[in-house]
Amino acid sequence: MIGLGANLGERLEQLRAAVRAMGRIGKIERLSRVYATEPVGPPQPPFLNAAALLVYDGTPEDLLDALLAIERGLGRERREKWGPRTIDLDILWIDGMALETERLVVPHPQLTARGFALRPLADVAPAATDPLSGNPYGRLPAAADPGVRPTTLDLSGAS
Ligand code: A4P
Ligand code: MG
Repeated sequence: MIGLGANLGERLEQLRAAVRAMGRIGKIERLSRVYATEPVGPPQPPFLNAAALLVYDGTPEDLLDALLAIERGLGRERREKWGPRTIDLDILWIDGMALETERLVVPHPQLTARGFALRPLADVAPAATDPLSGNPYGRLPAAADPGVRPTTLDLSGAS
């Protein structure tokens, strides 16, 4: 499950471009709604967030590299941690898998605290559970964050 976020420039178009690019590295099985979300972290413009269920035929580290390449291709520049970005692609969750390497932690370490990730994830995989505890993500308090609002925007026109 890939989490998408953008809060600079043409946000919806960037999410759509990322979806198109992910369709070239794997198969996108489902897309969430697009959410308008209040920024978490330093003061910055509001985000659009979404999630995509991607079937990818490779290792998680290969997937991370492919996502970083897509971010670069879409003009992402890394500056401050948690700062504004044209596109952010995070590996939120991989069904049944938990791993921790120097470069990659899955499920995403902040997932359970972040409504802007949990709500889109629940659209795409309502029954998703934490691979270690078995707890369903949809019932976490952060999934009810009032700063995360569904929009009528959609990611299609994407493929
Ligand atoms: N990395 C480790 N685990 C993962 C993973 N599961 N998925 C490493 C992706 N990357 C992972 O990421 C830094 C490094 O994390 C990667 O190179 C990889 O080796 P980054 O995207 O360059 O750093 P960042 O995004 O600036 O920092 P961080 O801590 O990843 O921030 P987040 O978690 O991406 O959060 N508010 C709203 N409303 N919506 C948002 O989308 N996003 C952020 C950024 C802050 N506030 C937000 C939102
Ligand atoms: Mg990131």
